[in-house]
Amino acid sequence: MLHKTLKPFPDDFLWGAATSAYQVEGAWNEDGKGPSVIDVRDQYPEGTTDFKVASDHYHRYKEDVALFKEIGFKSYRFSISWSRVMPNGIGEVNPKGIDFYHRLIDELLEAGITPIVTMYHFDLPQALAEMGGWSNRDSIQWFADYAQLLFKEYGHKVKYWLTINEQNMMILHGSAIGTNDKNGGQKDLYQQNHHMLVAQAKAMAISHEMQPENKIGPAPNIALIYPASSKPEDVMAAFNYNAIRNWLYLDAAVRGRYNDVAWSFMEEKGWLPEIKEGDIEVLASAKPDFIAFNYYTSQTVEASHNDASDAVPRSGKDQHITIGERGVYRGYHNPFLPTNEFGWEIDPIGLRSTLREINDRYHLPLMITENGLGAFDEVDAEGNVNDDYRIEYLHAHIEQMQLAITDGVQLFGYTPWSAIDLISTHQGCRKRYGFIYVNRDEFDLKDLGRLRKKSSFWYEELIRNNGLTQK
Ligand code: BGP
Repeated sequence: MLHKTLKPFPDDFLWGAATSAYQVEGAWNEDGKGPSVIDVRDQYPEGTTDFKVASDHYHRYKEDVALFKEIGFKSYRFSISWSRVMPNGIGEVNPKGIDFYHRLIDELLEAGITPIVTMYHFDLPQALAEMGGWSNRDSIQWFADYAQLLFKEYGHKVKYWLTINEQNMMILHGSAIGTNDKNGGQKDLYQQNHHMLVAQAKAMAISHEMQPENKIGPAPNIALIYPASSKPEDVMAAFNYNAIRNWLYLDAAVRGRYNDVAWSFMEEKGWLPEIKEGDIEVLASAKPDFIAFNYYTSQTVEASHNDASDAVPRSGKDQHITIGERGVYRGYHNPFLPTNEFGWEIDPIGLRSTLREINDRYHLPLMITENGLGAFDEVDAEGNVNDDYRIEYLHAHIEQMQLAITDGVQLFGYTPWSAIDLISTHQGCRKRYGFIYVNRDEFDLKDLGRLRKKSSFWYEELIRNNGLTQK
């Protein structure tokens, strides 16, 4: 739909950027922090760093927040490391860990930046993993207790809460992200998923009970699925994957019930989770205040060939590349979309479609909590990082966001990935996303100095204008 006049971004739009604890903080074993599943990983893809120092944000957060302020961020999305505040995930609380996030939040508030906190971003405490992690039904209570601690400590300072980052990617691509190497197969994964859904519902209810003025929502990765063609079988495959990748998670979080097609998929495969008495009521009782979602790319599928080749990824193994399911859908390269250096298709219009679809289904305010371009940025001879490709990527997506707002979508925030360079989930530190460059290499930490990239100056102006200036 073409619009003669575009609606502006709301005055209080939360422009900002995002990070996650284990990818940015470093200080992996300092000040009483317990290990997480990420810290005990003993293998990394060849030539890529571990997460021990990352961007050293734990020690340099003041300098980083000062730069965020300079860019003009209205918000900053970060995650709390569960094992930093509760070294074993349950029981004992680590005062120094608690203190770190108080200091970070205070620094942000003083800088006029609204904190948006993700409660759990891939880094489950290792002590909990040793007790079965999310496969253990007790995980529901572990997360509820952790939620209570976070709200008690920070709930009076933090208004926006995100429960679980990309739960759907942990279930569909956990081994690529490094979160579920020791899982007991697909059935177990859907059991973990069920526990997470119930845990998330409980956390939302606890937040509403403890601090009714605060807002809380889920944070899956949502990407609308296209059919490879108008062939009815391809369209049906797209419905299937939409249900399995997207709506399973949002229907449970928002409508409090399992998506029918996703349920029948799990049933067909023999992967139905065990649901205990009361679980359905807990799911139904949770009412998110908004939906946050991450969007990097759309996905395209064709009809299954109904053989083992359906499950062979078309290019690499990645959380943003579809792995098919025999008899259900098959990944397909969309010939209309360019790809980035890592094989991810770039689809700004797909963001508008995704925003519209989520809005149609759930009628809740929306926030985009990740979106961005990974690239091998370099500092040039003059000492600048001219990441025009990133500006182009972000510009194109923001343009579509404004169109979606004009379509009637209630979008209230945008925190692209990432505020500052950090370690990619599985492709090291040279795959950079930040507005701010961090001077380090995979194995040479250099001085970890900070340098604003060209994109940060562009973003500063955009925030000042509350959107793109019309060409
Ligand atoms: C999302 C994760 C982030 C982030 C991003 C980029 O799936 O929520 O943690 O890392 O993807 O992915 P990558 O680091 O693999 O390039």
